[in-house]
Amino acid sequence: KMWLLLIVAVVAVTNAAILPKGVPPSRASFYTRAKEFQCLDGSARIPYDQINDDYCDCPDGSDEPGTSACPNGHFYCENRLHTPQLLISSRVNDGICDCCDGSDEHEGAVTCPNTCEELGRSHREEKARLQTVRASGWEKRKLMVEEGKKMKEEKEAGVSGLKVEKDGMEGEKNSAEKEKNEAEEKEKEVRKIHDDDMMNKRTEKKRTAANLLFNTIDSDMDGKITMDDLKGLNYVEKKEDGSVNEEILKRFVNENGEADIEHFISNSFHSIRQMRRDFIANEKREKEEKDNGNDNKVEKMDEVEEGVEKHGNDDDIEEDVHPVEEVDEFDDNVPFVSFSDEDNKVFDAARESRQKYDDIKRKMDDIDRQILDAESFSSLDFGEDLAWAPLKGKCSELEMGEYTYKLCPFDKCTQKEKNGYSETNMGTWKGWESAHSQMKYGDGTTCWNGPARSTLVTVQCGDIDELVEASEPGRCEYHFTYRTPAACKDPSADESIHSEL
Ligand code: MAN
Repeated sequence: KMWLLLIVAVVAVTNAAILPKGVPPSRASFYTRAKEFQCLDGSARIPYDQINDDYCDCPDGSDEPGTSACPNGHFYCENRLHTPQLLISSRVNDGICDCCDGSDEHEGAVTCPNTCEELGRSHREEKARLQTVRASGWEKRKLMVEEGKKMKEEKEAGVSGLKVEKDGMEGEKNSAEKEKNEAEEKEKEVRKIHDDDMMNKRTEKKRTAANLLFNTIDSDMDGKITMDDLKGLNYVEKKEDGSVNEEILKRFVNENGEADIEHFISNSFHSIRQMRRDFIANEKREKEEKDNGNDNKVEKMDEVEEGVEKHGNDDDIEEDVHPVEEVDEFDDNVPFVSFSDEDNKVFDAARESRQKYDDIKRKMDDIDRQILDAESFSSLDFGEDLAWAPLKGKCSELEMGEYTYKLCPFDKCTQKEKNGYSETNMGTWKGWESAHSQMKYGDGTTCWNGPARSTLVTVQCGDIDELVEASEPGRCEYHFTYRTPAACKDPSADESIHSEL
């Protein structure tokens, strides 16, 4: 056996020694020493010793793997103890060390130390660390699968239970609604009766006040006010020269120049009453000013104003205008009439039935929300084994620069200024950009003069759920790197890890 191994090793070394510089082992069979070499694209044949003669013969660059003669050639460095590399041939002998084994600078313009062992070691250490993370992530992922399954079962069982519960409430809701409608109907009736009552009282009050004022104007008591009656009033508005303004007075009578009580109520009462009030107020003010002189005028103004309200207390004025208390006290407000105990009982009943109905409605809406939530759960792609399901509602944050970024898988991404309060929506769940390795979030808050914010999330295997990187490669187009056990693969089945190690 030992002999066999030795022979294999010797053959390998001999082969490597005769292989032209820069040829990767995978292409060794095309470069076996012969009379001629055929370009790998089959376009030409050249003598074997023209390989690596620093003159480009093959259009695909395959005759110059070890020089920089062909622009599209490639140089292979073995980098023993580290990872082999394929360089673009312009990097060969350009004075810069590219391969850690220094083989790309073989013309001696620079001397490149071999750093492969050292680099290889840290590379292997990093690989080993990653392998540990992956192994523990994979174990955690198994738990997530279990949890996902449980969540699904619970949601499904929950939905049927919730539907039964909601159906059971339907009848209760209908009767509560009927009760509420009836109680509200009664409430409306009571309010209407009450409002009508108040309006009637007001109309009555107005009629009484109007009648009284009417009688003070209707000098011959024949039930009709004439233009002469109006002209005789000392409080009607006068022109600048002190004469009666007939144009104004004409508005208060009909085309025959008279007004009965109905005409008076509808057309004149308010205006005439106002003229009367203005006149009384004016008289009062003038009298007060005369009595008190000018020095303390301002102070007395308040009392004057108050005095206006206390109608008819002044003898002088009493002589000028007929004091009619009901007229002066009449205002346009609707007098408030308090509700009876019976009325209040109707209102209480309406309030209670409304409350009862609202409570049932709220409960049913809440059930609807839960059903919707459960149904949306089953519509999301959590992977065939549901490993991603436990991540829904589990947000991860990352502080970076002036922002705190947050990812809530299957829901949304947000950004918040460190000292700010409001969150900017960086996109809501749009689905997998690439199944189980890249998530897409979109239709976030619109950027000023730009697109709606969106975020692409690259997921990597990790032994905990964490947001590890956030960037904004385009304005309002973000990128996250997120690690979670859900993204881990079975290490024993992962070929690439094995071959790399
Ligand atoms: C905010 C942030 C940034 C974004 C600008 C665009 O400052 O959302 O990420 O680039 O708005 O105006």
